Amino acid sequence: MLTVYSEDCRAHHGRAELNEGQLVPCFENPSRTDMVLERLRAVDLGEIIAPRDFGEAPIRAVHDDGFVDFLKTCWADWTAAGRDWDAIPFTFGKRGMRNDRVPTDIDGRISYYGMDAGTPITAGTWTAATAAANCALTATEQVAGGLRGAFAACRPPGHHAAADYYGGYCFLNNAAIAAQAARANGAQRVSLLDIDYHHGNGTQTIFYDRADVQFLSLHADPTVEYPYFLGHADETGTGEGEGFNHNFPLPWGTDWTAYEAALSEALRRIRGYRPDVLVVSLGLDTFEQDPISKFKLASDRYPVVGEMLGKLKIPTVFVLEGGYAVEALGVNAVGVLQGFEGA
Ligand code: OKP
Ligand code: ZN
Repeated sequence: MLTVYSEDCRAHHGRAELNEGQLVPCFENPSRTDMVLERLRAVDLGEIIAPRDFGEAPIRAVHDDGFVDFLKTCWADWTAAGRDWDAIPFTFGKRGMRNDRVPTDIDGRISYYGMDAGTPITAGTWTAATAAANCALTATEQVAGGLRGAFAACRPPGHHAAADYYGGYCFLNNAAIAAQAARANGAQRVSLLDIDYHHGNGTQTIFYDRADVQFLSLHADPTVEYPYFLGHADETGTGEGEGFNHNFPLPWGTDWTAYEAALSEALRRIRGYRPDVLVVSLGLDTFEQDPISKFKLASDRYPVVGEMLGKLKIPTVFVLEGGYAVEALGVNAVGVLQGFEGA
């Protein structure tokens, strides 16, 4: 399988995130894609190419202009305030507040556009986030050109980022940008399957009122897990999009038996939709040893996941999302791709 990767994805490296009330080293860091690349090379999965630069248009086709402008200039505005450390929001607009008004001050703007305190913005964030989007776009272009599958080995991840907010280690929604580009490239219907442990709130929100992109997500129940405020089973879409959003919230401790049942049902709904392209938000934090997650999948299940996806026989773009058991991340991610190729 063709992989798309850019060294620029290493440019985002936060020092620390707020986790359980403490500042701890960022779980989402450049060693993640290093491990994936190492494994891709070890098993010789296929060619690894650099992305093409698509410019800002396909990013702005998904994200609001004000938000993109903010991400682009945040670091300059932050350092202009005399700070040379990571930028983290401090307060969040809550119910009944004027949370639709963009403050002018940098601390106000970062609070307006940020979703949590676990996602530092650094000097290289814009560089890495745009490189990741370009990886997803290049993989999409290759699949539109006839490849059966392609893999964007990118970071930072994207699925928590919505049209106008960032968070959950995500800045630009790489998978959503890929799905939108697939539509622009001629796909009539796109299915976007999110198998990251966390609900893809950003992706859901972006496509919630649309019938041309079907969104399906298997994830830990938001009643007990991040992102807490979206991802329940009764979120089925709105307007034209009614019936095209499918959430499969699963309890902490979910093992392969329960996971496979939910995945099979999601795949059944994808078949029924008859998409021209499948985009997979490929998170590997369902792994039993993931340091921030509570599902129980063993490494030998990932090739089976890939095989199930491959049996759909739909041109597929894989976009890397989470997965924080860094030592096993390469084996698990590449396991999915090998299973897909063998199907
Ligand atoms: C990003 B992706 C755990 C803190 C969780 C946010 C998790 C973001 C996950 N105590 N912080 O979906 O893998
Ligand atoms: Zn995740």
